[in-house]
Amino acid sequence: METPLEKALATLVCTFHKYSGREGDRFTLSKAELKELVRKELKIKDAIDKLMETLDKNNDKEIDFKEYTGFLSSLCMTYNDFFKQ
Ligand SMILES: [Ca+2]
Ligand SMILES: [Ca+2]
Repeated sequence: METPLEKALATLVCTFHKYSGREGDRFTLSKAELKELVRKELKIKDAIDKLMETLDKNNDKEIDFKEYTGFLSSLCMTYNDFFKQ
């Protein structure tokens, strides 16, 4: 039986691959793939250019899994701050 945390981790990983495999490199998110992911999974529509710029640490115009985890980590921080209020 999966615990809720294990389930959440699987979701985080599967969500990345669900979008990263759509075009170009199967293991990185292009800007279009990132846009789809944040639009469908997080309901974020604006500031994709800025988000891409912030997340793409090595400036190769793709979001690799490590860069994605940085994104998740900052989202977790934001959620945590929200619960502290
Ligand atoms: Ca891709
Ligand atoms: Ca990158």
